[in-house]
Amino acid sequence: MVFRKIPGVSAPGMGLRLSQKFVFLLFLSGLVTLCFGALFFLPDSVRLKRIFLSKSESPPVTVRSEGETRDLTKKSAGEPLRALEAPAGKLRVSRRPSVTHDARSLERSVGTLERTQVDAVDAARDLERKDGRKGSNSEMINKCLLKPALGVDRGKPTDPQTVQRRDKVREMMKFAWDNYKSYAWGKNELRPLTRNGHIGTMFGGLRGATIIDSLDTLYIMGLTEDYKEAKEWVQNNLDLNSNGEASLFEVNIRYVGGLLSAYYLTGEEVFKQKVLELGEKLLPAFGTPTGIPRGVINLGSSGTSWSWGWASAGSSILAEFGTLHLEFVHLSELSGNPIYTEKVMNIRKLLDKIEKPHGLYPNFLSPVSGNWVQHHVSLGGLGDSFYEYLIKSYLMSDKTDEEAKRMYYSALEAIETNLVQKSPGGLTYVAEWRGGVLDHKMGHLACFSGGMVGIGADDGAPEKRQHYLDLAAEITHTCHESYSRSATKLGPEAFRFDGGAEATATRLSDRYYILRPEVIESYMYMWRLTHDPKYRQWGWEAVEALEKHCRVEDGFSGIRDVYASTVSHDNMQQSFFLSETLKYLYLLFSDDDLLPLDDWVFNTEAHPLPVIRQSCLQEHAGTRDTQQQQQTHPE
Ligand code: DMJ
Repeated sequence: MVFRKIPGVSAPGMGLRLSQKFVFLLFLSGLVTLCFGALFFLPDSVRLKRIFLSKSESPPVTVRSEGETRDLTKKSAGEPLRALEAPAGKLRVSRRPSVTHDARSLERSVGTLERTQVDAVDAARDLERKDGRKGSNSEMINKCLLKPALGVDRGKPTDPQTVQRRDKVREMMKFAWDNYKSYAWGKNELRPLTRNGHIGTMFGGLRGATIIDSLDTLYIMGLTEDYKEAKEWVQNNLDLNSNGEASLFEVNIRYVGGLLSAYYLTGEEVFKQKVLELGEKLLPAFGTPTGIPRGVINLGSSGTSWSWGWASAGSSILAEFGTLHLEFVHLSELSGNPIYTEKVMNIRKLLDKIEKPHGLYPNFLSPVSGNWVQHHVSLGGLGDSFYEYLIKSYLMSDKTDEEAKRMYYSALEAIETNLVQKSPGGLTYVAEWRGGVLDHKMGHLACFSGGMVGIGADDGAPEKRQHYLDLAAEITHTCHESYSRSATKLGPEAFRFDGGAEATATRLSDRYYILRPEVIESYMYMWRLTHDPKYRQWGWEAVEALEKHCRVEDGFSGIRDVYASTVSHDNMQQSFFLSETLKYLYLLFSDDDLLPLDDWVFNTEAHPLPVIRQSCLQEHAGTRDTQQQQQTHPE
């Protein structure tokens, strides 16, 4: 723009009068404001806009009061327990967003998120370059552990009987793995009766769930050749460019968790590369008005997400969006990019702030309004691992995450007050709660809580520590009873404490066992915490029952009725059998120095993640920086 001489005004110093200068300045500032304002109307892709406008982080959290909730409370009948529990083929994924009324704001959030993602990834790479982080995370983290991950002699026990039992578990792993390799290599699970592979719909086109879930188990068991084959498959065949619809929860706990733990245990860069690539693909899931992700996400570039068709009124599931914390904190740690931690902290903040009925966390929450959708509370399916991740977040933070600690102990208090019951026969169980009415049932999934209460006992209020340990032992005992009261000595999917039942299933539909780990998981923790030999004995009973009823010619299979002495197999070797059930059994028969609990926290799929000792890491980073400086500028 050319400035012309204003008529009647002499040139030197523009020779303007004060009032004219004022008008001129006013005009100038108006012009600048106008130009800046116009930036907001440019499309998001215009670079100028990204340069001038500061990035907005996650969409704002809107927490409305209960009264403001829309009528989203019509419960869908007979919802499956959770994604995993829906038998293959029966899982209905609604292809339309279940909530449409806020579509525009959702679109805006996704747009913001995509921009944030691109910028944040660039920023992380810069950071990595600057502080030379690349390739060194596993070494650094390992330096800050108190003990070697695999112990002195890979946790080999001293007494011959335990050695024998542990060897048996290792043989079971080898058998399960070899059959998967022979008949289902590269597929998600093995179908042992029909000798073929299963792909299913849970992982959105990702393959090799059994391989990813088995990496760390093979490694800690010293099945070196098998581990190497698994690693090569990851290197050459794990294709993350899938465009399918996946369960965010399942991909996170199995793929992200499995790759993270393989990386930390082995230091192999390929696992880090893959997990960071996968982590980026999960970020668009958080582009909802509240930042609470929906259950189903598209892993392709669209990054769109849906709620499960069966979840109440487009809601998200507590056990799904509440089971991301451990993995996402590690994604930030590995990438140097805070965005992952920010996403899960946003979830945490919302849950902390929202009003809770009797201090309890219901299982369904609207990702749009941030309100509970119905008041069903459970420590089993739909709720379970949310509580587990609170205490484990605290432990994984080297006991610095005070918020997680506070939330865990107050949730536990509410659970004890409202859900924990004693049966007429003296068994302690955790009932479910439906709007104030108790359902006297406990799911197999809820049996993880023996272990959870156990590992949290020591950090509770001093006067409660023994009480928590006793409670953990009582719950574990009840879960063992659910096994020992069946014909197969394996436990049903759910057992009841009403109508005369005591830890037994009363409905036909609750009688199956799909190789789940939760009861054995609690034995393992209780063994480590108490060294009471009964836990090893109970674990051995489970091994015998698995061998007798679930081992078939070509693998292991779930069974349809734990009360029938002649079993019928479901033809599915679940990947969590290799990841969790066999790993926990192996740890149960190993010395405590194999993956010691003060250094490692197991994610909900039993993938060990190291405790992050921030101050130690910073010290090491400081030492390394000084060394680097000395190398670049020698005196
Ligand atoms: C596993 O995938 C995880 O433990 C999850 O938290 C719950 N269910 C299965 C095993 O039962």
